[in-house]
Amino acid sequence: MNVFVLAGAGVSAESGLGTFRDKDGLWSRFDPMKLATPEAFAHDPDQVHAFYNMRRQNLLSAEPNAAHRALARLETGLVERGGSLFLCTQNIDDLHERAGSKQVIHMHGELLKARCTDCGETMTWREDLSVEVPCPSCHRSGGLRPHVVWFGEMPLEMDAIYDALLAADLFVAIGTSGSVYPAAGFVSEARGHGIRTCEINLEPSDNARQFDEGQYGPASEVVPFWVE
Ligand code: BV8
Repeated sequence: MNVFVLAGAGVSAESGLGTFRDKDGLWSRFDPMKLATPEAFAHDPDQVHAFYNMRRQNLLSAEPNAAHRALARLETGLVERGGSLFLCTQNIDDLHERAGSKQVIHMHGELLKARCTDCGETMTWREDLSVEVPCPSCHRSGGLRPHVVWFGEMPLEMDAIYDALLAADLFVAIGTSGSVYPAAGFVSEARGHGIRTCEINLEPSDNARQFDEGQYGPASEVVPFWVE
């Protein structure tokens, strides 16, 4: 059995990393157009760096929760039975890896990586970033930006993602509101190819009717229950 999981902020919510569009989510306090676009970075890089520096510090003190650990067990179990888990996350945290998942696709990038604005090289980065920090290996004096995908930028690994999606027997969206494309379109893509679809979320999302089934409640409870 080949399972495709699309993870969203709800998976990491109980690890203390806020979601985006809930009542007290990040985008209720911060304007995404002023913080998560290439235009915002060009206009006010200090403000964008401060936002991601804050989130990087939060991430460094966060721990994986039972949902991350259950998905790591699911991967091991499927592989042992000759199947696979394609874990595609919109989250930029590293909590799946820390919980033991071996293969994770970060379609919106990774907070603990920086990318050279000139040569494009990516590197592990755990410190604060600022406009004063140069890319250590760039001979053309490039600066550094968070290695995240902002609105208007192309998400990463799209070819591999669509290949895996169409090869799946089951598509499961976990902890995502389904409001950001292209990820929000995966469920209809899967359904169009006759793939069974399931939503796991705190409550039915606006897209709930697109799924064949839904299981609702906190990810730390519902995901382990679904995996076992
Ligand atoms: C692109 C950066 C071209 C990193 C993020 C009009 C119509 C259609 C599309 C567009 C449009 N205008 C613009 C677009 C395109 C745009 C888009 O979709 N905009 C939307 C808002 C309309 N998309 C893009 O620009 C993307 N690029 O399209 O490129 C392209 C692509 C492919 C092919 C051809 C061309 C780039 C999008 C990347 C945006 N980057 N952030 C960062 O700072 O983190 S977006 C942001 O939202 C997050 O990064 C996150 O990854 C993403 C998704 O959010 P969710 O994870 O779903 O979080 P949310 O808060 O919304 O929901 C949480 C859910 O969890 C809720 O349902 C809640 O109930 C649940 N929950 C809460 N607690 C729990 C829980 N569930 C379980 N347990 C709990 N405890």
